[in-house]
Amino acid sequence: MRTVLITGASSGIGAACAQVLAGEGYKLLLCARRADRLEALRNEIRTQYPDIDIHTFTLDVRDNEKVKEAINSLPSEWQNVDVLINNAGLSQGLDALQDGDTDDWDRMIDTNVKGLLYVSKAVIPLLKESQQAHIINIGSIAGKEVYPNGNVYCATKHAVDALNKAMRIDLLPFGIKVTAINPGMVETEFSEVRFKGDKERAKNVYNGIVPLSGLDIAETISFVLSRPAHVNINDLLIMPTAQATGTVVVRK
Ligand code: NDP
Ligand code: 8X3
Repeated sequence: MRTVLITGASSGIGAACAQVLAGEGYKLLLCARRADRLEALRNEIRTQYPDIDIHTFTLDVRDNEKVKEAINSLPSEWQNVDVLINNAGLSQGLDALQDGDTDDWDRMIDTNVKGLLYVSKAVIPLLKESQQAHIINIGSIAGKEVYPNGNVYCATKHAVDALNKAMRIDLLPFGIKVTAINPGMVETEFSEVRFKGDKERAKNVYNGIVPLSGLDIAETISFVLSRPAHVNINDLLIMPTAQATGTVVVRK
């Protein structure tokens, strides 16, 4: 069975991927910054699937030295990585560019772009050894269009879109599949993080619509991963039915 490494597995889409892929028998390598959340997820998955192999480790994807160290020091039985899900990411603030906080910009660029690059660079040598290697990059509708006040977050996800295309080309000789999954609104901790703990404001984002869930994205990724060897899904845009573009939403 394949081994999947999921970044940002402590919450939302990453945690849902861990749960869905556990159900399919994948071996799980799960990382994020919050050890307690990873531990809770591991216990939850183990309760449901007692035989599952899970290895968790804390990692801040922004720290290149720590990323290299974490991947290089994986226990030998965990070094056969087949699938990498580059999911760790965040938005910080929703302000006009001229009013933006440069620390917010740094956090988004360092996590969503540089973090994805650091992890990919460290894991690609392991993927090259796999016969079923696949990288899934979690982009966004924000990587396909720009919406008011989205500026730097949109720029980071446009970068993910470009890097996904670049990986597809550069990793082609190694037979490594590369797929971008670009969701619209998914109800996770994303908006709470964007609005820095303002739960009320975060909840309002999803008022009057049925947003996507982490499970919707995880099941889509499971489908993408289950395609035969000769099929690669390059790029997938997945939206709530009530959301046509980044900003065109019908609320009831
Ligand atoms: P959550 O906030 O629920 O999850 C984000 C995950 O990323 C957490 O597990 C968090 O873990 C991890 N993370 C954040 N920063 C770091 C870091 N520096 N190092 C390691 N892990 C980190 O949000 P989502 O599940 O929604 O977000 C997952 C991905 O999906 C992101 O890339 C996001 O941009 C993208 N996305 C989300 C959409 C949405 O509407 N929710 C839509 C489109 C894309 P921890 O804090 O423990 O480190
Ligand atoms: C997250 C979705 O619409 O807030 O990437 O940009 S959105």
